[in-house]
Amino acid sequence: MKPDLQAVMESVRAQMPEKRWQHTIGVRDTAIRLSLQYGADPVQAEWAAVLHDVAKYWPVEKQRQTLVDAGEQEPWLQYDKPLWHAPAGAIVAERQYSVTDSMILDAIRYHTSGRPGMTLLDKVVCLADYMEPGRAFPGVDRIRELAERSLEAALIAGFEGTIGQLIEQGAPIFPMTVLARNSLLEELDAARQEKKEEGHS
Ligand code: DGI
Ligand code: FE
Ligand code: FE
Repeated sequence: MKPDLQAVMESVRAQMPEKRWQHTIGVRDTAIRLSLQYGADPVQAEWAAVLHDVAKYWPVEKQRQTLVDAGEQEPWLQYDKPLWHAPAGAIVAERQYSVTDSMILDAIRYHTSGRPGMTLLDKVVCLADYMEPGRAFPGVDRIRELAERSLEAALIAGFEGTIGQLIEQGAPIFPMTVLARNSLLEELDAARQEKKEEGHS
């Protein structure tokens, strides 16, 4: 049966404090807006946004068990606990909420870490998570400004902020976040190169 968005929203809302639900609504609105701006599918973006933090307030043991039971291949559990809710959310989206679209499931799965070769939908959801209106951290306004011109540049700024914070805390960095940033830098570079060649022809 096709899942019903209204019912899923009620269920997700019941699993988190009101403040986190307001964040989720902010991510949804921002992801829809970015989709219209950059040509992603707003319906996919809405589904991914609504579900992205579904597992955020689960006890960490339940998050861990979800990953273990699903036979997760990626080494999330060897890194910081705040990374776990993202793949756990993708697993529950598929198993409990009957989401079958792998684009949506991947956007949920990689919304925290990013990944190399992020899809347009991955970028929109991850960036919306950084810049939704309720976010207020140093550097968020610059991310919002960059988002008007480039998804990639804005996301790089987001990841650099996160990586910088982790370094300050002396915390390990999930390698996929580093690979995500490298991959976005390459994309920006390729786009610049293309523009330059157009200018010469
Ligand atoms: O769930 P949210 O608070 O809306 O946002 P998120 O899913 O991006 O955040 C999860 C947290 O994970 C964020 O505050 C930083 C932390 N974190 C810990 N290690 C890593 C990491 N984030 C990334 N991208 N990479 C890491 O290695
Ligand atoms: Fe999250
Ligand atoms: Fe979030």
